[in-house]
Amino acid sequence: MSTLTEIGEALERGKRKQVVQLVQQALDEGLAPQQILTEGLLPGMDRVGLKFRNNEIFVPEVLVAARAMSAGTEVLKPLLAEAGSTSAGKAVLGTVKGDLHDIGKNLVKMMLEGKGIEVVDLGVDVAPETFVQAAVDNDAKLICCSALLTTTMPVIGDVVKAAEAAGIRDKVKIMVGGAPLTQEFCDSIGADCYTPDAASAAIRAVELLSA
Ligand code: B1M
Repeated sequence: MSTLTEIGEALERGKRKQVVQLVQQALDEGLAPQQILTEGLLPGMDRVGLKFRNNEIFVPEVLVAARAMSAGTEVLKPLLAEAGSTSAGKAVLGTVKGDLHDIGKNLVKMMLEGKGIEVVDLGVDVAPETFVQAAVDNDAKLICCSALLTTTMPVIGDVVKAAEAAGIRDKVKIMVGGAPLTQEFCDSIGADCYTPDAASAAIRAVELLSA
């Protein structure tokens, strides 16, 4: 069995220490950090999601797998995020109100920092007004919202409205992402940019900040 397959299987079983050890082993074997993420950790997490949806496993098992995923990405973090010394601009980032999923958000943070963007991480369960106030306080030109639930994705529309109400809509770009989101949804709420994954989020963030 390849190390990448082993990583996915250990993650599925929630074996945090084993995931960390296997990620390190894969690096020692010369595999690229991005490949370890996309071909080892993420497929494991996808299978966890599938089992969860099929009621084969429940929240506690998903949480344990999520912790193993976070531990694995921590090993990759310094390698994925080799930030430049000059700032490419500032962004505020968070998972929207009512939503506690933060693994994808944390990956987005890592990738943005890897492009030299300063990221103010607001965490999870972030209210629309908090995104806007943080952008004002930090003079950030980019607001990044993550949502993983169909029930919380509409909150991103409230972030757009809150930016309008605060009179800063023409000064900030609003970027959105998360598994249930689509380009159509992004357009429908008047946000500026949707990307399906963290790597393309970082590329578009640089473009938006330099526009
Ligand atoms: Co939750 N959960 N969960 N969960 N969970 C999902 C999302 C779900 C699809 C599972 C399923 O049914 N198959 C389902 C949502 C269904 C729906 O809305 N249609 C679901 C549910 C129902 C729930 C609860 C309601 C369960 C319950 O309590 N009954 C509950 C809600 C809690 C809450 O938030 N209020 C809940 C709880 C949890 C845990 C706490 C147990 C845990 C989260 C732990 C944590 O995040 N610290 C958890 C997990 C782990 C998942 C799954 C299994 C994995 C999510 C994940 O981390 N994926 C998920 C199933 C799945 O997605 N396969 C599921 C890996 C991550 C890297 O991907 O976050 O999509 P993702 O990020 C991607 C892209 O989306 C993108 O980049 C990343 C990769 O490059 N991206 C952006 C993300 N944000 C972006 C922002 C951008 C750009 C790109 O720009 C700003």
